[in-house]
Amino acid sequence: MTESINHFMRRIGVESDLRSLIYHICRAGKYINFTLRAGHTGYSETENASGEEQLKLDVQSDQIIMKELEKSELCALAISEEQELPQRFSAPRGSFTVAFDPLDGSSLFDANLSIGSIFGIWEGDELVGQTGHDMVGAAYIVYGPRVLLVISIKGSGTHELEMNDVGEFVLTRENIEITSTSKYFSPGNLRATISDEKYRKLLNDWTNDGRTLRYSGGMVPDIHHTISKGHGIFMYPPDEKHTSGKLRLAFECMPMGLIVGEAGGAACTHAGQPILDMSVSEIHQRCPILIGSTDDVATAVAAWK
Ligand code: P6P
Repeated sequence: MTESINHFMRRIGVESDLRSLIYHICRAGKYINFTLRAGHTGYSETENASGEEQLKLDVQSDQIIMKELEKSELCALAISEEQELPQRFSAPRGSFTVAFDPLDGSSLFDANLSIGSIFGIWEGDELVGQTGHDMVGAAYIVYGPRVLLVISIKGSGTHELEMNDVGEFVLTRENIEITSTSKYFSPGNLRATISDEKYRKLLNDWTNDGRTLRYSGGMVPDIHHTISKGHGIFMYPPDEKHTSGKLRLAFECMPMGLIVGEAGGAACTHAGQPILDMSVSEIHQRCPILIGSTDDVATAVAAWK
């Protein structure tokens, strides 16, 4: 007997407002998945807040999520990687802030590679000043051969659900655990090894130790590899061009930090600062990230000392 997401969230004690908000996030995932399979590729001749060209799919996914968050009447503040400014909604039923990357790695989709949506959820109607520890929940949806939702509720673990053939998510894995070390590594931003000899040495050492490379160029599937296998480390350190790294703190690193942390993993900058200890000072700010098996993250931090 498969268990629906709503039944599962009731069983683990998720309060009704948050359950309802997550239900709307799941509906957005269903509609995004339908849009992806409809084949709307190509560029939209617009740019996002970071000056990156937007695909039609980026704009459509952003619109789908914004619409569901507004319809929930629970989201007071919605902040998208694809929009410069936050959107404020009337939220008579409750008050949450949702920061999201609607379609991370979207440029990989026309190569038929997996991509994903990432969500961080806070209480209240402000994001600036909030820390990663202030999140009440986080989730990602990976659109691949299977469409999977991985969700963490603060203090209640990390769980995986699969979208069935009618677009509903049903539980597949409960209380996922990440072991302390791995035989895999997922090194992003390899261009940094040109000038960063510490990164270069770490990757050489791990390669010489016989580690297996697992890297697709999409943060969501690459971190899902760690979640799926129960061990691994994803890295995106800074370089001379991206001095704060490339990935965004609020939309990508904090939500992934909660998800991996609730599974017993770790997430920090290459300098060793825990991602969840950080607070948001600017909604589009970026940060370097090392995330995954605790001992591997510690080894990577030590390599940069
Ligand atoms: P690079 C995708 O564009 C993304 O935001 C993440 O999903 C991914 O981990 C990273 O950028 C890849 O960056 O510099 O290798 O293209």
